[in-house]
Amino acid sequence: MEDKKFNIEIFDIKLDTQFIGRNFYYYDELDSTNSFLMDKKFGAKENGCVVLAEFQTSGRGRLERTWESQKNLNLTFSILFTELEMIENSLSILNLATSLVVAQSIENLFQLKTDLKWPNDILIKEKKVAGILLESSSSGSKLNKLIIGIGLNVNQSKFLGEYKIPPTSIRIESRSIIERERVLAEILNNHEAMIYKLVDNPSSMLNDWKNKCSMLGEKICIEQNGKLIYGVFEDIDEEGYLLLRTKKKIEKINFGDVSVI
Ligand code: BT5
Repeated sequence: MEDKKFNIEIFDIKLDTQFIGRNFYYYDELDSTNSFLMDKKFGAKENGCVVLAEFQTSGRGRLERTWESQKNLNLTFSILFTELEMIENSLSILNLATSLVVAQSIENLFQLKTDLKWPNDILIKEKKVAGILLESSSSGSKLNKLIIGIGLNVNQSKFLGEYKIPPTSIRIESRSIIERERVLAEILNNHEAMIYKLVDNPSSMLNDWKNKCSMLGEKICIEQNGKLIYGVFEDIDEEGYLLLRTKKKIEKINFGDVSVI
């Protein structure tokens, strides 16, 4: 049965972290796991706590877009960071690091080749299997929490509706029903390891990320709020910006939707 409820005990046995996922909140339904952790009224403040919802009524993407995911089939979850000293030097590349972790976890478990699309989409055969939404809240200039939301299509076998990039799932690509508990544990285990690694060696993560990005070096178009910018995808800098070579100069791009032309 591909739509059976998430089994917390199975997940717990496979979780091998010190802090990420050690406090685990499971809900049948939420508006959005990111909004839930962002909500000031909510008591969960433990660094590394994870909230998973079987269904989101208002799952969100970037720029007010929506994230659609069928109940009990996929993984829609968020990780909260409240002790920010550890990650403060790598905040700008945490979205890239997270997309790399999700991609590597899929490859390790299922031997499926993944491709990364800047800033944080994970693709398999040019179809989107996962997306990431990073959000933070601050008081004054002080950041007090960071939330990493991940939507990963696991066992969904059909996607209705219109999508700019066609969606896919691990199930579609591997032609088998997937144990979600194993996938979540793998992602969280690898995510924690990545956080420790980033402190000492951010450039190794960036190199791994670039090696998985087939758009690098290609002629691309970036859409920013309806404006189109054309150029060559030259590089990713150490802060995670996309460096675009246009006719006049190298532009640093901090957001937008990239497509190959
Ligand atoms: C993202 O935004 O890809 C970030 C998605 C993050 C979702 C997670 S789920 C847990 C947490 N709680 C939340 O409320 N959100 C996070 P973006 O790059 O803006 O892409 C959004 C676009 O992806 C939409 O406009 C659709 O075209 C497409 N899309 C929506 N659902 C999809 C799905 N299940 N699979 C593939 N594409 C999808």
